[in-house]
Amino acid sequence: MSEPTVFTRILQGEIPGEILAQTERVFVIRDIHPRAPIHLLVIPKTEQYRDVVALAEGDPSLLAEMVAVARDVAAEHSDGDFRLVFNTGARAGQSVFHVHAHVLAGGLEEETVG
Ligand code: DGP
Repeated sequence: MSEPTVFTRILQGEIPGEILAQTERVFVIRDIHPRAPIHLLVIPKTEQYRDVVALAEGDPSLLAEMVAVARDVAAEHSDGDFRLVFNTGARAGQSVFHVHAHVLAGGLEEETVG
């Protein structure tokens, strides 16, 4: 068995991290290194999918649930508009191989992607 991921350890209360919202299959925390006024992480409770490609292939309904939770927390914590980012692969900046969506919101109007 490999070690639990940092997100599983937060979910299990082994390391600190406030759970801001959750459903049966998904939970939400603040990113420890915020890169936007609102920067949340939407994470499946299962760590079985390493990235969004594996998740989309393995359980598309769980991916859809993550998007719905992102919508809800963006409305709760900001004005409802948000950017959803899935870093996929180490060379794209992924550091935790337990799929998670970055929800970035608040004052992003001036920024462009790319
Ligand atoms: P990524 O680079 O896409 O794999 O994003 C991983 C994010 O996880 C990164 O932005 C920082 C965040 N992170 C890592 N460790 C912790 C932690 O212990 N607590 C919290 N709240 N966030 C963490």
